[in-house]
Amino acid sequence: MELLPRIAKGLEEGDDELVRSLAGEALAAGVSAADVLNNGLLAGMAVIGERFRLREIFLPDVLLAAKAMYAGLDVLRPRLADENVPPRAKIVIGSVRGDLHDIGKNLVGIMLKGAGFDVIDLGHDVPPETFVETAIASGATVVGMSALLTTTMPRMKDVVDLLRAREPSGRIRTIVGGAPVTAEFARAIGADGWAFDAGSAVARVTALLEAR
Ligand code: B1M
Repeated sequence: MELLPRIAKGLEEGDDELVRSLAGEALAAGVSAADVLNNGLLAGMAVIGERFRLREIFLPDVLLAAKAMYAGLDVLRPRLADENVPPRAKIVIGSVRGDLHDIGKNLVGIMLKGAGFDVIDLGHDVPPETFVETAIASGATVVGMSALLTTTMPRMKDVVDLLRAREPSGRIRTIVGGAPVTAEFARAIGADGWAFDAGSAVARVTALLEAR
Protein backbone atom coordinates (compact mmCIF):
# COMPACT_ATOMS: atom_id res chain seq x y z
CA MET A 1 0.00 0.00 0.00
CA GLU A 2 1.20 3.53 -0.71
CA LEU A 3 2.36 5.64 2.21
CA LEU A 4 -0.59 8.09 2.44
CA PRO A 5 -3.36 5.45 2.63
CA ARG A 6 -1.21 3.62 5.20
CA ILE A 7 -1.03 6.79 7.30
CA ALA A 8 -4.83 7.21 7.04
CA LYS A 9 -5.33 3.57 8.04
CA GLY A 10 -2.83 3.85 10.92
CA LEU A 11 -4.76 6.86 12.23
CA GLU A 12 -8.06 5.02 11.92
CA GLU A 13 -6.53 2.20 13.96
CA GLY A 14 -5.24 4.67 16.55
CA ASP A 15 -1.63 3.51 16.08
CA ASP A 16 0.26 6.67 17.06
CA GLU A 17 3.75 5.17 16.74
CA LEU A 18 3.01 3.86 13.23
CA VAL A 19 1.56 7.21 12.16
CA ARG A 20 4.57 9.08 13.58
CA SER A 21 7.06 6.86 11.75
CA LEU A 22 5.11 6.77 8.44
CA ALA A 23 4.72 10.56 8.46
CA GLY A 24 8.50 10.89 8.88
CA GLU A 25 9.06 8.33 6.11
CA ALA A 26 6.73 10.22 3.76
CA LEU A 27 8.51 13.55 4.35
CA ALA A 28 11.90 11.86 3.83
CA ALA A 29 10.59 10.40 0.55
CA GLY A 30 9.76 13.93 -0.67
CA VAL A 31 5.99 13.94 -0.08
CA SER A 32 4.89 17.46 0.95
CA ALA A 33 3.67 18.05 4.50
CA ALA A 34 0.39 19.41 3.08
CA ASP A 35 -0.12 16.15 1.18
CA VAL A 36 0.59 14.05 4.29
CA LEU A 37 -1.85 16.24 6.25
CA ASN A 38 -4.69 16.31 3.70
CA ASN A 39 -4.45 12.87 2.12
CA GLY A 40 -3.07 10.96 5.12
CA LEU A 41 -4.07 12.35 8.52
CA LEU A 42 -7.22 14.29 7.60
CA ALA A 43 -8.42 11.50 5.30
CA GLY A 44 -8.15 9.07 8.25
CA MET A 45 -9.83 11.54 10.63
CA ALA A 46 -12.73 12.02 8.19
CA VAL A 47 -13.37 8.26 8.32
CA ILE A 48 -13.19 8.32 12.13
CA GLY A 49 -15.66 11.24 12.30
CA GLU A 50 -18.13 9.45 10.06
CA ARG A 51 -17.82 6.10 11.83
CA PHE A 52 -18.27 7.81 15.21
CA ARG A 53 -21.35 9.57 13.88
CA LEU A 54 -22.76 6.23 12.71
CA ARG A 55 -21.92 4.70 16.12
CA GLU A 56 -19.70 2.08 14.51
CA ILE A 57 -16.90 3.17 16.85
CA PHE A 58 -16.89 4.73 20.30
CA LEU A 59 -15.22 7.31 22.49
CA PRO A 60 -11.97 5.37 23.19
CA ASP A 61 -11.46 4.83 19.44
CA VAL A 62 -11.82 8.56 18.79
CA LEU A 63 -9.38 9.41 21.57
CA LEU A 64 -6.82 6.94 20.16
CA ALA A 65 -7.27 8.37 16.67
CA ALA A 66 -6.81 11.88 18.08
CA LYS A 67 -3.57 10.76 19.77
CA ALA A 68 -2.36 9.37 16.44
CA MET A 69 -3.36 12.64 14.76
CA TYR A 70 -1.28 14.63 17.24
CA ALA A 71 1.69 12.23 16.71
CA GLY A 72 1.51 12.86 12.95
CA LEU A 73 1.08 16.62 13.43
CA ASP A 74 4.18 16.70 15.68
CA VAL A 75 6.23 15.44 12.75
CA LEU A 76 4.58 17.75 10.22
CA ARG A 77 4.38 20.95 12.28
CA PRO A 78 7.83 22.43 11.39
CA ARG A 79 7.41 21.55 7.72
CA LEU A 80 3.84 22.89 7.55
CA ALA A 81 5.12 26.23 8.83
CA ASP A 82 7.88 26.16 6.18
CA GLU A 83 5.41 25.28 3.42
CA ASN A 84 3.18 28.12 4.61
CA VAL A 85 0.02 26.03 4.70
CA PRO A 86 -2.55 28.39 6.18
CA PRO A 87 -4.36 26.96 9.21
CA ARG A 88 -8.10 26.57 8.73
CA ALA A 89 -10.43 29.02 10.46
CA LYS A 90 -10.11 29.90 14.14
CA ILE A 91 -12.92 28.63 16.39
CA VAL A 92 -13.73 29.52 20.00
CA ILE A 93 -15.48 26.73 21.94
CA GLY A 94 -16.73 26.25 25.49
CA SER A 95 -19.48 24.91 27.72
CA VAL A 96 -21.87 27.72 28.56
CA ARG A 97 -22.21 29.51 31.89
CA GLY A 98 -23.42 27.24 34.69
CA ASP A 99 -22.54 24.05 32.82
CA LEU A 100 -19.70 21.89 34.11
CA HIS A 101 -20.14 19.10 31.54
CA ASP A 102 -17.17 19.22 29.20
CA ILE A 103 -16.55 15.72 27.85
CA GLY A 104 -18.63 16.22 24.71
CA LYS A 105 -17.23 19.73 24.20
CA ASN A 106 -13.69 18.35 24.50
CA LEU A 107 -14.50 15.75 21.87
CA VAL A 108 -15.84 18.42 19.55
CA GLY A 109 -12.57 20.32 20.10
CA ILE A 110 -10.47 17.25 19.36
CA MET A 111 -12.36 16.55 16.16
CA LEU A 112 -12.13 20.19 15.02
CA LYS A 113 -8.39 20.30 15.78
CA GLY A 114 -8.02 16.97 14.01
CA ALA A 115 -9.70 18.50 10.98
CA GLY A 116 -7.10 21.29 10.99
CA PHE A 117 -9.07 24.10 12.67
CA ASP A 118 -7.33 26.45 15.08
CA VAL A 119 -9.33 25.85 18.30
CA ILE A 120 -9.42 28.13 21.35
CA ASP A 121 -11.01 26.09 24.14
CA LEU A 122 -12.38 28.30 26.92
CA GLY A 123 -13.30 25.33 29.13
CA HIS A 124 -16.58 25.05 31.01
CA ASP A 125 -18.87 27.49 32.88
CA VAL A 126 -17.93 30.18 30.36
CA PRO A 127 -19.69 33.59 30.69
CA PRO A 128 -21.19 35.09 27.49
CA GLU A 129 -18.76 38.04 27.63
CA THR A 130 -15.78 35.67 27.55
CA PHE A 131 -17.07 33.87 24.43
CA VAL A 132 -17.73 37.13 22.64
CA GLU A 133 -14.66 39.09 23.72
CA THR A 134 -12.31 36.18 22.95
CA ALA A 135 -13.86 35.63 19.53
CA ILE A 136 -13.56 39.30 18.57
CA ALA A 137 -10.05 39.75 19.98
CA SER A 138 -8.67 36.56 18.41
CA GLY A 139 -10.20 37.07 14.96
CA ALA A 140 -12.20 33.83 15.27
CA THR A 141 -14.92 33.23 12.68
CA VAL A 142 -16.95 30.67 14.64
CA VAL A 143 -18.14 30.39 18.25
CA GLY A 144 -19.14 26.86 19.33
CA MET A 145 -21.19 26.36 22.49
CA SER A 146 -22.01 23.19 24.40
CA ALA A 147 -24.78 22.64 27.00
CA LEU A 148 -25.83 19.41 28.70
CA LEU A 149 -28.47 20.81 31.03
CA THR A 150 -31.92 22.08 30.13
CA THR A 151 -31.28 24.84 32.68
CA THR A 152 -28.12 26.08 30.93
CA MET A 153 -29.42 25.95 27.34
CA PRO A 154 -30.82 29.53 27.59
CA ARG A 155 -27.26 30.79 28.18
CA MET A 156 -26.61 29.98 24.52
CA LYS A 157 -29.09 32.65 23.50
CA ASP A 158 -27.27 35.14 25.76
CA VAL A 159 -24.09 34.50 23.75
CA VAL A 160 -25.86 34.75 20.38
CA ASP A 161 -27.55 38.02 21.40
CA LEU A 162 -24.39 39.56 22.83
CA LEU A 163 -22.42 38.57 19.74
CA ARG A 164 -25.00 40.17 17.44
CA ALA A 165 -24.88 43.35 19.56
CA ARG A 166 -21.07 43.58 19.58
CA GLU A 167 -20.41 42.27 16.06
CA PRO A 168 -23.52 43.10 14.01
CA SER A 169 -21.80 42.32 10.68
CA GLY A 170 -22.47 38.60 11.24
CA ARG A 171 -18.79 37.83 10.48
CA ILE A 172 -18.69 35.47 13.47
CA ARG A 173 -20.98 32.47 13.09
CA THR A 174 -22.38 30.41 15.96
CA ILE A 175 -22.90 26.67 16.35
CA VAL A 176 -24.54 24.92 19.30
CA GLY A 177 -24.74 21.33 20.51
CA GLY A 178 -25.08 19.02 23.49
CA ALA A 179 -27.48 16.21 24.38
CA PRO A 180 -30.61 18.32 25.10
CA VAL A 181 -29.95 20.85 22.30
CA THR A 182 -32.01 20.40 19.13
CA ALA A 183 -31.91 21.92 15.65
CA GLU A 184 -35.23 23.57 16.42
CA PHE A 185 -33.81 25.17 19.58
CA ALA A 186 -30.78 26.38 17.60
CA ARG A 187 -33.07 28.05 15.06
CA ALA A 188 -35.24 29.57 17.78
CA ILE A 189 -32.31 31.31 19.49
CA GLY A 190 -30.85 32.51 16.16
CA ALA A 191 -27.73 30.30 16.12
CA ASP A 192 -26.25 29.71 12.67
CA GLY A 193 -25.77 25.97 13.13
CA TRP A 194 -26.41 22.90 15.25
CA ALA A 195 -24.69 19.54 15.34
CA PHE A 196 -25.77 16.30 16.92
CA ASP A 197 -22.29 15.00 17.65
CA ALA A 198 -18.59 15.77 17.31
CA GLY A 199 -18.27 14.24 13.82
CA SER A 200 -21.15 16.25 12.43
CA ALA A 201 -19.88 19.40 14.21
CA VAL A 202 -16.83 19.34 11.90
CA ALA A 203 -19.04 18.92 8.83
CA ARG A 204 -21.41 21.69 10.00
CA VAL A 205 -18.61 24.16 10.75
CA THR A 206 -17.03 23.45 7.37
CA ALA A 207 -20.39 24.01 5.64
CA LEU A 208 -20.99 27.25 7.58
CA LEU A 209 -17.63 28.64 6.49
CA GLU A 210 -18.05 27.53 2.87
CA ALA A 211 -21.44 29.26 2.74
CA ARG A 212 -19.88 32.66 3.52
CO1 B1M B 1 -24.53 15.47 34.64
N1 B1M B 1 -26.36 15.47 33.95
N2 B1M B 1 -25.08 16.68 36.07
N3 B1M B 1 -22.71 15.28 35.26
N4 B1M B 1 -24.33 14.11 33.39
C1 B1M B 1 -26.59 14.78 32.68
C2 B1M B 1 -26.42 15.73 31.52
C3 B1M B 1 -28.09 14.27 32.85
C4 B1M B 1 -28.84 14.07 31.53
C5 B1M B 1 -28.09 13.00 33.72
C6 B1M B 1 -29.49 12.48 33.96
O1 B1M B 1 -30.21 12.99 34.76
N5 B1M B 1 -29.87 11.44 33.25
C7 B1M B 1 -28.68 15.41 33.73
C8 B1M B 1 -29.30 16.59 32.98
C9 B1M B 1 -30.81 16.62 33.05
C10 B1M B 1 -31.36 17.82 32.39
O2 B1M B 1 -30.83 18.88 32.29
N6 B1M B 1 -32.57 17.65 31.89
C11 B1M B 1 -27.47 15.82 34.54
C12 B1M B 1 -27.53 16.51 35.78
C13 B1M B 1 -28.93 16.72 36.36
C14 B1M B 1 -26.38 16.95 36.47
C15 B1M B 1 -26.31 17.72 37.77
C16 B1M B 1 -27.36 18.84 37.94
C17 B1M B 1 -26.40 16.68 38.89
C18 B1M B 1 -26.45 17.27 40.28
O3 B1M B 1 -25.52 17.88 40.73
N7 B1M B 1 -27.60 17.08 40.92
C19 B1M B 1 -24.88 18.30 37.75
C20 B1M B 1 -24.83 19.66 37.07
C21 B1M B 1 -23.45 20.25 37.12
C22 B1M B 1 -23.38 21.47 36.24
O4 B1M B 1 -23.09 21.35 35.08
N8 B1M B 1 -23.63 22.64 36.80
C23 B1M B 1 -24.19 17.26 36.90
C24 B1M B 1 -22.84 16.95 37.04
C25 B1M B 1 -22.19 15.99 36.29
C26 B1M B 1 -20.73 15.59 36.53
C27 B1M B 1 -19.83 16.78 36.91
C28 B1M B 1 -20.71 14.57 37.63
C29 B1M B 1 -20.36 14.88 35.19
C30 B1M B 1 -19.70 15.79 34.16
C31 B1M B 1 -18.19 15.60 34.11
C32 B1M B 1 -17.58 16.35 32.96
O5 B1M B 1 -18.19 16.61 31.93
N9 B1M B 1 -16.33 16.71 33.15
C33 B1M B 1 -21.76 14.52 34.66
C34 B1M B 1 -21.98 13.56 33.64
C35 B1M B 1 -20.77 12.74 33.21
C36 B1M B 1 -23.26 13.36 33.05
C37 B1M B 1 -23.70 12.28 32.05
C38 B1M B 1 -23.82 10.98 32.80
C39 B1M B 1 -22.80 12.04 30.84
C40 B1M B 1 -22.47 13.30 30.01
C41 B1M B 1 -21.38 12.97 29.02
O6 B1M B 1 -20.23 13.33 29.23
N10 B1M B 1 -21.72 12.24 27.96
C42 B1M B 1 -25.10 12.87 31.55
C43 B1M B 1 -26.09 11.77 31.19
C44 B1M B 1 -26.06 11.50 29.70
O7 B1M B 1 -25.77 12.37 28.89
N11 B1M B 1 -26.39 10.30 29.36
C45 B1M B 1 -25.42 13.84 32.61
C46 B1M B 1 -20.73 11.79 26.97
C47 B1M B 1 -20.48 12.91 25.94
C48 B1M B 1 -19.49 12.39 24.91
O8 B1M B 1 -21.71 13.20 25.30
O9 B1M B 1 -21.81 15.54 26.27
O10 B1M B 1 -23.77 14.57 24.96
P1 B1M B 1 -22.29 14.68 25.16
O11 B1M B 1 -21.62 15.27 23.86
C49 B1M B 1 -21.90 14.79 22.57
C50 B1M B 1 -23.06 15.50 21.88
O12 B1M B 1 -24.02 16.04 22.78
C51 B1M B 1 -22.40 16.53 21.01
O13 B1M B 1 -21.19 15.90 20.63
C52 B1M B 1 -20.69 15.14 21.74
C53 B1M B 1 -19.91 13.98 21.22
O14 B1M B 1 -20.57 13.25 20.24
N12 B1M B 1 -22.05 17.84 21.51
C54 B1M B 1 -21.87 18.88 20.63
C55 B1M B 1 -21.74 18.29 22.74
N13 B1M B 1 -21.39 19.55 22.70
C56 B1M B 1 -21.47 19.96 21.42
C57 B1M B 1 -21.19 21.20 20.82
C58 B1M B 1 -21.35 21.30 19.44
C59 B1M B 1 -21.79 20.22 18.66
C60 B1M B 1 -22.05 18.99 19.25
O15 B1M B 1 -21.10 22.44 18.76
C61 B1M B 1 -20.37 23.44 19.39
